[in-house]
Amino acid sequence: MDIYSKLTSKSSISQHVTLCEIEGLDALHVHHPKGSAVITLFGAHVISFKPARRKELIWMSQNADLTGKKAIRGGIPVCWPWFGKAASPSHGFARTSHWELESISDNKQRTSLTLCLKHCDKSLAIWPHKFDIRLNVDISESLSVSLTSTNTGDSEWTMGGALHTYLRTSDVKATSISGLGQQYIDSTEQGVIKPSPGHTDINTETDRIYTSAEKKLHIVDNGENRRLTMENTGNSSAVVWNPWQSLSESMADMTDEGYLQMVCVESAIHDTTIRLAPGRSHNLSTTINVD
Ligand code: TA6
Repeated sequence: MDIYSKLTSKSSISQHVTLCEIEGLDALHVHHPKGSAVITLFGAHVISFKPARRKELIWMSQNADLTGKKAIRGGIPVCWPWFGKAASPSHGFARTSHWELESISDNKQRTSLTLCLKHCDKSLAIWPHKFDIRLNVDISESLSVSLTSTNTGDSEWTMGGALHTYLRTSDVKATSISGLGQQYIDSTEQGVIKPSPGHTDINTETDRIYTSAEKKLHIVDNGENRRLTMENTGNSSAVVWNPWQSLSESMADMTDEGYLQMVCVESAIHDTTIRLAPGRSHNLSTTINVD
């Protein structure tokens, strides 16, 4: 999907940031000399990142729903305050909430944006805790996304989540991922724990939670001769997901062939293990570089 051709400009809000609309959603278009990005306020969702003179790194489904009525398929969904089906809705409510733009800083090296989401009556009805979460997105020749969660209430709570990055690849069958550690939970087989050689190719439905992944992962797209490095912090696992053919065919917001050009590599807290006392914060981040 060429995100940039779908943007309608509304107003310039800083040297390198324009407020735009994409199919009815408000979005921030970052056009820094070192890289471009688009982030929707719905979900604080990065839907594109292109380093200057390089191809798009982020995958978006051709059939993604951009009406703000359901989670966006593709980009970097912010899954919070839990991962997957630990509770309902799946992957939490942050990815389907409206975030506020808090600040922008532009300089020669980068543009940084901070978006913010706080508890409200609607969130308290789903999850009865007071919070403040901030997503900092840094755009230069690399992309850095950092989620800081703060307990603003007066009792401890527990959280999980993920930066559920959909990476674009020229051919998933020619893509391999390394740095994954020695074992994984296989979500396609009722959570059976399996040994891993530390790397994987993707040639079938894949839904794996790697529980001893390294901080740095390498994603090699042999079809395009491109290597990405993803550096994750604050996570308890790295999740690798590709729905493959039959699951894609069953999903309204995927095209039948869409799975061939994507793989999700996620900085995750799959096990809801971060305990935050009042006033305490936790940071979960992902930085992506093209070598
Ligand atoms: O991160 C992997 C996963 O939890 C898979 O199990 C798969 O369901 C995927 O995320 C997408 O979830 P979603 O709720 O966006 O359809």
